[in-house]
Amino acid sequence: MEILDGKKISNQIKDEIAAEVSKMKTRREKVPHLAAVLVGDDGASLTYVGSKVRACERIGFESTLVKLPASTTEEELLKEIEALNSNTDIDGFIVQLPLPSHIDEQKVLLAVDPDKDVDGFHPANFGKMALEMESFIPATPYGIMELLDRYNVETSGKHTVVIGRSHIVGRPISILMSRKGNPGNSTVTLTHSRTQNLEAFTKNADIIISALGVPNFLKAGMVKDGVVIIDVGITRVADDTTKKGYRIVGDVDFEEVSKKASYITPVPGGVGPMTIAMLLKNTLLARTRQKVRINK
Ligand code: L34
Repeated sequence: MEILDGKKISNQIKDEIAAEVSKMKTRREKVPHLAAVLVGDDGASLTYVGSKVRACERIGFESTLVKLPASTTEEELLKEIEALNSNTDIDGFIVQLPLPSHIDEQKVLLAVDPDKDVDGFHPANFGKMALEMESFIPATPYGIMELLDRYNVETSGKHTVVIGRSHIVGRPISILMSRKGNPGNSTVTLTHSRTQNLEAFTKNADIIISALGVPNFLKAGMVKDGVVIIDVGITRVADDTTKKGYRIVGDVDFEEVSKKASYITPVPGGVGPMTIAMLLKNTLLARTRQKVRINK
């Protein structure tokens, strides 16, 4: 069994990007600038956005955090997005999800300029991704593809079972794994809450990508020997013995399942850190494209 070490690989990627930024600075070019919009004070969102901003600082990007109260109206948020769209100093930005329930998420995602949409959530980017055109790939699925690539995990012709059809993980990763290319070329089954007899699928899977959000859901009896496990679950479970008062638990019963797996991602330290690294990669890409477009 080999651990797919997202912490280690994400640090490598960040070092690679930092080297690029260094070169940009030597050439006196503008460095990439990422903005993140955070509405409300959800604890997990604060942690994730905080990590994103810190990562920017570490690798030499500029960053802007737009922190808005939970009471922000949809109209106010759309105005902020318009300001970021037209701010030529900002190369890319994200609106951290989930949003408060009084705000229409679809409207918000549609308002983001697709050229600055480093989350890859705008339908223009999502559609391009499905059609194998160049686009921004959503950071979490992109991070999974990058992990599989850097560990040379064979995906071609393999049966990949995805658990969960969310717009930010399950749906896009099912598309990416079935696309032509490497990683890719997989035979994909997308399972979800209405799937009957899930075990019949997971037991037949060469690769399982679980993005469900139910702690320790996937047990050893549900998988075959040699399976590749990608655990995207990150649920906070109350734990008085830790400093923060909680610990993070994945969808996979790591203790049991790791004994049967050929490769497995840990939680924490697996897909989470990769998400942040790939967001930075997309921001670098946004900067490069911007430069080509307006030749500045
Ligand atoms: N717009 N919303 C937008 N873009 C995204 O790409 C996200 N996501 C998801 C939630 N909402 C979003 C993230 O950034 C999930 N996500 C994310 C980012 C980072 C980590 C986990 C999820 C992460 O760093 N996880 C660490 C543990 C962090 C902790 O202590 O809580 C890990 O090792 O898994």
